[in-house]
Amino acid sequence: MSKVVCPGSFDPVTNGHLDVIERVAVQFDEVVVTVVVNPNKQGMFSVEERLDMLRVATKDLPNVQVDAWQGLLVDYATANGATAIVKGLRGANDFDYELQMAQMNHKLTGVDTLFVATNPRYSYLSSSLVKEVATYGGDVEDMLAPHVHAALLARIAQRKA
Ligand code: COD
Repeated sequence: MSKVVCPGSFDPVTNGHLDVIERVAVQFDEVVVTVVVNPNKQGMFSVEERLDMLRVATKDLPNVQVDAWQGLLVDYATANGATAIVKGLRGANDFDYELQMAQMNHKLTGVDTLFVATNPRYSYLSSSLVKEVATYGGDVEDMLAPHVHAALLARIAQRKA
């Protein structure tokens, strides 16, 4: 059984993330989408909210589970029997950052990182840009699953109230 971890902040999950998750789910028996908690970073959504959005977004992918973790990702991968970490790559900036982490993670425990090239339809997409554009009233509807889009607009409205 092949099992991999697909980590991220997912604050919130975008269609770019989902495209990667769907493609990874075709390649491996089990995929754990892991919300990595950064205690120093206040997200727009709580970890539970991110997990709920991911659960709904991946409900039709039977080999995908959703989980959260705080700490070293390699420790999570080892404890859960995952043989690799899978990351999406949008461009050179992602590559520079991810290469260093991949090499560090390999040095720590021998776990490998595999990269999936972004779908060109989503290569410009990031959670932070989507949040920024939506906060200023821009249309991000086709960048998010409908329930994620609704949650984002509701959170922005709540913050403005
Ligand atoms: N198309 C393709 N891939 C995408 C897209 C897109 N449009 N958008 C994002 N991605 C990829 C990102 O490149 C990333 O691989 C993944 O999806 C998640 O993205 P985000 O933005 O939700 O999450 P990040 O980049 O904030 O997450 C960083 C991690 C939490 C994964 C990273 O910091 C980590 O592994 N931390 C664990 C703590 C640890 O072990 N630290 C030591 C590292 S050596």
